[in-house]
Amino acid sequence: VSNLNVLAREVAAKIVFYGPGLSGKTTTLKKIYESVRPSNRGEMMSLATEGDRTLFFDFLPVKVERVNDCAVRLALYTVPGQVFYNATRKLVLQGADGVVFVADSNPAALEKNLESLANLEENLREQGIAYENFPVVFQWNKRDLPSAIPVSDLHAALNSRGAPEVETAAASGRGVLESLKAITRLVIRDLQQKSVVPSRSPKPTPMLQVASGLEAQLQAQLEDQTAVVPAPEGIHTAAAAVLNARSDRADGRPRGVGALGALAPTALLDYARAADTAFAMGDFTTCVTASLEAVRRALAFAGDHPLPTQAYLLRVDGADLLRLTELSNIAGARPEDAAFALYVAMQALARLNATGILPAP
Ligand SMILES: Nc1nc2c(ncn2[C@@H]2O[C@H](COP(=O)(O)OP(=O)(O)O)[C@@H](O)[C@H]2O)c(=O)[nH]1
Ligand SMILES: [Mg+2]
Repeated sequence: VSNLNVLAREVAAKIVFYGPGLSGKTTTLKKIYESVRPSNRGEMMSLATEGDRTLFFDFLPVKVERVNDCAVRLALYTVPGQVFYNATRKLVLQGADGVVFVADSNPAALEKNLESLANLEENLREQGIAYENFPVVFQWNKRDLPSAIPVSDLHAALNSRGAPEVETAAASGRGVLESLKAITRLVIRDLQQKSVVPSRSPKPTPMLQVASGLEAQLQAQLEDQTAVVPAPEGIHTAAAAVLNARSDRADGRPRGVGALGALAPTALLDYARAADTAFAMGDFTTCVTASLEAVRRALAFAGDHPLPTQAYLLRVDGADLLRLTELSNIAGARPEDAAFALYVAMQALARLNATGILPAP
């Protein structure tokens, strides 16, 4: 569990790739995945895709070695572009530290680009965030199209605020890492201004820096010695038990060790996958149930504590957990209920993943 280093000088940030449907958000994440050293990234998870359309979202954890003396953990998300998935977009946008707006250079897509940007502004405003001051990078995608709109036109139509711009052809991978670097720089600078991340420190003081976004909260929790819950030995214990159980077996699969059997990462991931599949097949009730099971198992990794304490350790929002539990008790879940359930499960897995205790599937 070397990743569970609360003494590390580390910052975690959530970055959301926003933009209209088919502008190239999923492609961008895939190319980032392919370009980043395997040791510096987790697995990309694409939740509920139908054909090449993202119905829910994609997720990719990436680690950047050093930015201003800090190791940076990024949680990258895409949103579904289709107009009717606004509820999902709002969820994914929650707690974001920065946005890459992926615009489609196809002339026919200009109107959709404008609509999507207006939608971003509105969804940010609803969360009490002023778009004008929020870290945004514009990614002009599909620059390989012969008919691509001139960049100056995209700039005039979409970027009156003068945010950084990067030209990309995501399908070939061109520019995607520049885009990621640009938003990372912007987010770090923003967090420094908010004094969440200090400027370079003269001595390597062991300390943990946190951002407001995903994953950060868990690490903040682990760091907080004054917390009402004990330090998370339970995490070490559970992880160690699972790892020991693993090495005990010739086939490498975790052995059933009483209650820990339920903690086996395979079981956890099976539920996550089942939730994903159920969503794709339109079985929203099963999706909710499977998501709740995945969350319960994720929480169990936080040690031998009552459910609320586990939720607190992994910073799973109590209200979210309550709503998810309620949803699992009613028949006939709606698509937005299932989307919500998947989101809560993914957050829990992401936080678990950030602790470094989630063994590879
Ligand atoms: N020509 C071209 N096509 C692209 C580019 N990036 C993505 N696409 C294509 O656009 C379509 C939609 O891409 P996708 O990443 O799924 O869009 P999303 O809805 O924003 O996630 C796919 O067929 C991609 O292959 C690009 O830079 N150039
Ligand atoms: Mg997509």
